[in-house]
Amino acid sequence: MNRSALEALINDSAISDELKLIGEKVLAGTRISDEDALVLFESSPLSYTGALANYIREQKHGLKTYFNRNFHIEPTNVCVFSCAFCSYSRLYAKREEGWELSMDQMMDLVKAYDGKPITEVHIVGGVHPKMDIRFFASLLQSIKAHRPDLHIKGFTAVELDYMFRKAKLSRQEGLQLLKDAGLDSIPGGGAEIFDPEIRKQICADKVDAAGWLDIHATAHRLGMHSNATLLFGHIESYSHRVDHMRRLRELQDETGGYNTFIPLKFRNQDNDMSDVKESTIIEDMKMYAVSRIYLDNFPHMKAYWPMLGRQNAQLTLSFGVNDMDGTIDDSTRIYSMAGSEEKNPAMSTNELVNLIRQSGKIAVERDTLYNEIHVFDSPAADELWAKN
Ligand code: V47
Ligand code: SF4
Repeated sequence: MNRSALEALINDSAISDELKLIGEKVLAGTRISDEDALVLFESSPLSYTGALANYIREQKHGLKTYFNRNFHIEPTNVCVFSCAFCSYSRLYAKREEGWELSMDQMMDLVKAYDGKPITEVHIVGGVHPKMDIRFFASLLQSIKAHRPDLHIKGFTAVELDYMFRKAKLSRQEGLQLLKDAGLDSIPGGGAEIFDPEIRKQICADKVDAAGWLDIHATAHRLGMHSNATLLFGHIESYSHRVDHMRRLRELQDETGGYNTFIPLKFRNQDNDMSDVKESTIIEDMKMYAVSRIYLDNFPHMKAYWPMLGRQNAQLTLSFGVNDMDGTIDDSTRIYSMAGSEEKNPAMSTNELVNLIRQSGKIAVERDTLYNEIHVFDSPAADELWAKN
């Protein structure tokens, strides 16, 4: 949407004065307040919020929509924690029901991509007391020895917090050790909702908000980038979401270390919160749009398609999102076990590019740090590139 079209929309007589003021802030490139974000959540038509978010998206990235070629390693689903929303973990006490990959099994997964143009491995899993920091440091070293150019994005702040405490290392020491072993950046998981009352009800026993934020701040200070997530659409209120995003926006003002914000839609299958209804698509699009408007200092917004499903992820591209995560393969189970549409999440590069094109955007292959690898703007060259 161009500036004059947005101006016309803001001045439409159907738009309330309160919403007009927010629209004017967006046009002026001024930060919106917490109260503004609440107004958008509570009383803005989705078409208006979507137009504001899309305007910001186009100011930042034009029509470009990024993705990367990645695969996941999930070392274990055995976990000492018991988050009520988690469909994936098996308690340590019942570990025979779960899986635990050996070093060799994980290296076989890496080697299966030899000769393929993958740029990132995402390592994330349960918190297993026997898989300690030395074990993971040696995994990182082996991956780097085998494929030095592969970017390793690994371990949520929840996994890191447990690893460091167990090894009696400070957060800085622990992160430095993993960085030296080959860790390049930190994924956004484990943030859930920062508010302590909600956290007590959905994930009482894992790292709290201050610890999660401190691990990310420490990583940023060591020169590592990270992502941030927010688990939405369960028992939280709009003001809990705004509180969560405020803490992220403040930290980003200080460090500038975040790449991407990823709203994660709560899925309710086979977990202790199955009685909580899932949010509607309208609510999902609202979440993407409001966060794009509020988090003005986050360069990128990602829709994680294995969780949302392909078509809904495609829709988010008109509500502020400019990143579709990766091609991924079917090794990620955290969402398929929670009831997402994607039972075996895998998309070829061609499929992903077509999905992006169908929504009128330009697909761009990126690396983890958003350096552009290929812009898909010429069908003949693109087909060759996608195949290589
Ligand atoms: O922290 C667990 C979420 C997260 C459910 O940084 C659930 O690039 C919905 O953070 N319904 C882990 N969500 C995954 C994650 C992630 C994924 C993709 C990319 C990146 C990145 C990060 O999955 C957990 C939790 O918030 N989760 N169970 C569920 N039932
Ligand atoms: Fe463990 Fe993560 Fe599941 Fe919580 S969400 S139980 S920390 S695997």
